[in-house]
Amino acid sequence: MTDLTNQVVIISGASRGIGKAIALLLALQGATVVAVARSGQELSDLTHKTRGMSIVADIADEEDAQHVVAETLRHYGRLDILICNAGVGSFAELEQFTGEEWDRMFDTNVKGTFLLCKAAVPHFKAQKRGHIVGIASDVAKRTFAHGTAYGASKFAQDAVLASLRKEVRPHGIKVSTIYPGLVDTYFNDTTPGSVEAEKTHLRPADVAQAVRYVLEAPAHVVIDELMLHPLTQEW
Ligand code: NJP
Repeated sequence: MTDLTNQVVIISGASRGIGKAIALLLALQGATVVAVARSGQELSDLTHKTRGMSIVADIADEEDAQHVVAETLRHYGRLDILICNAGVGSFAELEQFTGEEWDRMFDTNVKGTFLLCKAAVPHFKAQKRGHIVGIASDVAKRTFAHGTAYGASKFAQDAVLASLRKEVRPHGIKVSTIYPGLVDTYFNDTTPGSVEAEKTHLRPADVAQAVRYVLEAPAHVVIDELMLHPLTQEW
């Protein structure tokens, strides 16, 4: 089993939802958490609990993504794990989407994942070790009505991670992709905690446990893919 104590982990989209749950769980396991998002106040509140550090950054911006990795290395002198979790989504009939909305999803979900990996991989290659975990979606594996933009972005993010997995495996770097079904978060401007969602959705902590599971795999094991759903969800 891989011990997470003192492992330095960057988590994008840690200000709320799944990313925040991952941050809290990994901090409990003794990891040093670098929490990343655009909302500074939420990150400060989280960092108070995790005792790690936070970096306000837009992962769709290449300078910001490079800064996240450089600042982590400057502050802690090491980086062991990168979790590409930040994502946005909205759902509508194709003709209702604007090009701007399409770009927002692809810039965050696809380009953001690419840019963070691009910033971290040279360091992982140099140390011949590292673990990248991507939070994709079950809709990276299936299509659905009203998902022309979000679904396409998650297929593309999945392809970035799957391709990178093959590229960096010879360097001792692991890439794991998590595919959750519905999760009760602030995603798509929803408010979590409703009685209905408790029956129909995963909790953010469920996804965090899946992340912990893939990270704690022994050094010689890589869990390439892990899919989880609420028992009530057909897919
Ligand atoms: O969503 P939410 P989730 N740069 O809205 C951050 C996937 N997923 O936790 O920047 C940096 O509560 C944002 O922070 P802020 C989904 O596709 C979800 O559910 O301050 N950070 C916040 O911390 C996504 O990849 C469901 O606004 C950026 C976080 O991202 C991941 O799970 C189902 C950013 C989003 O928190 C986490 O989403 C599924 C940027 N440019 C997959 N843009 C589901 N909820 O049902 C956003 O299959 N953030």
